[in-house]
Amino acid sequence: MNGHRQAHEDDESVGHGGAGHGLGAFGIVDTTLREGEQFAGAHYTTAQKGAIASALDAFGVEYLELTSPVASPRSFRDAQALVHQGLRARLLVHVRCTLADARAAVATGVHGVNLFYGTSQLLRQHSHRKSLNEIVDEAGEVISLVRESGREVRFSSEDAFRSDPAELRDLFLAIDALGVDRVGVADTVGVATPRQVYALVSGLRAAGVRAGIEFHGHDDSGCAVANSFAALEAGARFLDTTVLGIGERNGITPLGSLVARLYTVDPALVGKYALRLLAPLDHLVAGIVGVEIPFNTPITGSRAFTHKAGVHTNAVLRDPRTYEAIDPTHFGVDRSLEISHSLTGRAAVRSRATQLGLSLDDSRLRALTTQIKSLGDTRRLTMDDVDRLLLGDNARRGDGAGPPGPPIGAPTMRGEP
Ligand code: HCA
Ligand code: CU
Repeated sequence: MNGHRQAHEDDESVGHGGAGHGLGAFGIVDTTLREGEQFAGAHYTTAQKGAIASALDAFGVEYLELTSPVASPRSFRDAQALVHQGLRARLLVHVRCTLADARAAVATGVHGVNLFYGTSQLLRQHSHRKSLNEIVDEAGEVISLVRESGREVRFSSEDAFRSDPAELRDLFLAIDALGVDRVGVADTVGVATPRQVYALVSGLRAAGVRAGIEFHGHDDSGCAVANSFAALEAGARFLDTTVLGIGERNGITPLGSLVARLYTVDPALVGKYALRLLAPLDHLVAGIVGVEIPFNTPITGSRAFTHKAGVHTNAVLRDPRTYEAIDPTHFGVDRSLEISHSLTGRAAVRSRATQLGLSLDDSRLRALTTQIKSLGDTRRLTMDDVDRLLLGDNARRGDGAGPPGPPIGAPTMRGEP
């Protein structure tokens, strides 16, 4: 049966993670082109959608989720255009669980259809007023329609963590029996904790759900990455992300942060992705939606590999692994050392002197470091201040400065901004 059970654990499309950490194979469902389009700053043109899709595809995510084709006429045409873009990633459209929406989804030519249904009391009361039995009946027809078209089908419960756990389990078992490829649990308002996610996902597995489990987590309380990871530990096979985490409100699990989370467990877990394309991807989307990449973003934030205190810079100059769990060179980004401040250290000052082509003996270095620290206590210093001190010192001593500029492979040295 075409499309059915694409999500099984032996499926090539989800790749394999390596050994030792107990984590199974997983695939990323990136929804920058759906959840991300619901971000306040996003107004994608057709060309921008194509560019984002290409960049995500080159990075290597397994699935791209697209906005519902019934949302607007262009959403329909853009989904069709993306189908013809010849990407490796499989394309999914996200639609309400109705026959009309499913027909439109199939008509776009995408590989799969992501259905969702509100299952919490609040959504059932204010959104659709259906009982869980009615939901299963309706979903049955829609799922058959999609399966008969040969597409993959996923059914996801919106607001799963404010839904009754026993009801949710019964719902998923009933949906699973209908033969879906994946079932999704969505933490729609970002309230779940990692333990709750672990309990729900492992509970569904223990109850006998056979379809691949997908997790979609919002970041309202800052747990989206931890929750996605907990889902994976519990046996989920698919994790939803967006570039930079963009989405409704403050968004969902950021792709780069999830990659960082997995990499620190075992770099082999993310060996299937083109890691050096992460930074260009983040920059592309940041530009399109008109935001800066936050300074504290894992891997691609401007300070993600900036070391400051003397104890840190000293050790990092000897071996960066002392204060870096992630090797920035794997991601094609630079590390930098801040040396122009009162917390600076002698090793960092020596390293800068070397970059400037100077060779200073230990007592001079000690004296200059003390001088930088005292000056730094009185005002904010710049790299130029430090360079002037170092070069001036050298000029006075008549050693002659070599050509400035860092040798290849040296960390960037920065002053305070
Ligand atoms: C929403 C829907 C959703 C759907 C997630 C899913 C959510 O926009 O509210 O289909 O898995 O967070 O519940 O994004
Ligand atoms: Cu969402």
